Amino acid sequence: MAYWDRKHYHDNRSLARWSSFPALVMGLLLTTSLAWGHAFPDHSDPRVGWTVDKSPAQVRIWFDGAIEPAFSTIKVVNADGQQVNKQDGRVNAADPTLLEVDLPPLSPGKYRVFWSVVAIDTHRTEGDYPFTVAGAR
Ligand SMILES: [Cu+2]
Repeated sequence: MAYWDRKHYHDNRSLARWSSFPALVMGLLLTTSLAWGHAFPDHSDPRVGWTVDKSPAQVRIWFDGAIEPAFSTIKVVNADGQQVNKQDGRVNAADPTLLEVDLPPLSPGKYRVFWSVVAIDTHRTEGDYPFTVAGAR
């Protein structure tokens, strides 16, 4: 089953750092950093693709490493693509691997969570995932 729909790229800050190095050295460094860089999601609440009975008060995503609060974002949109969270998301003050955003009461329907984070090594990863709020009809 498809788990996280995610991707990763090196942003300008991390590329600029190595731009004066010979290509071979740069390649070696990037290869090395790929082995331990990047923060990827580990698990979330609501879980990926799940249908929940009640509107969740928050969406929370736990990553496999610490992320930078200043460069990490999360938002939730409805089936029409409209953002439903009223305030910006944040990195949890007590847990630097947890990205979270508060939600108002959600109507039954499909929602999608978009996240973008920068790990402490400046590598950015981003992606999105769906969840559904079940409704009494
Ligand atoms: Cu990277």
